[in-house]
Amino acid sequence: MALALISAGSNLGDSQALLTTAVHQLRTLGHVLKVSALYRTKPVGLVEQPDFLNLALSLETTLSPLDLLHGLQGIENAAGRKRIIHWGPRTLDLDLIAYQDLKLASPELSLPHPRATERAFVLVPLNEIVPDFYLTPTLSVKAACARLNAAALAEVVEIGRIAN
Ligand code: PH2
Ligand code: MG
Ligand code: MG
Repeated sequence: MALALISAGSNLGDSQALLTTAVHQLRTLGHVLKVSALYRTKPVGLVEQPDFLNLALSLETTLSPLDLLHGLQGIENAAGRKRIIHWGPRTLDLDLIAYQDLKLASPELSLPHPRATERAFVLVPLNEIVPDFYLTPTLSVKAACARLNAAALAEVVEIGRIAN
């Protein structure tokens, strides 16, 4: 069994319903341990797009990292995900943030997610469920979160929870 951390986001369509369905479908890929609250977040990168809803979850799985990635892509596709604009609006984005302490750099998958340690919309939800998980040998989720500045933290607002 491996512990995988997943960041989920949506800013097109009925984002809350899409994320709720996604969490249910993730149960086909392993055992969902914890699901964070739901956060409304300001878009990072391409800023001219709607606000996102984001959450994080932990999953215990027997799938390999690539089989898990393909499973996540299948769920994204089922939500009508179209890959048009890089970093543009999307119905559902399921990013594999970490798989145990595995370090991987392949064209298809980089682990841990290379931008996770900088992004408030990933770290704040993760800090709720796995504060003591080490994203790198020296940086825990809690410590990465503590480095975020106030402006970045202000762009991530808890708005409730998805139904389970
Ligand atoms: N995802 C991106 C780019 N920017 N911004 C927020 N707030 N939330 C996201 O999930 C997000 C983003 C690329 O996947
Ligand atoms: Mg993403
Ligand atoms: Mg993605």
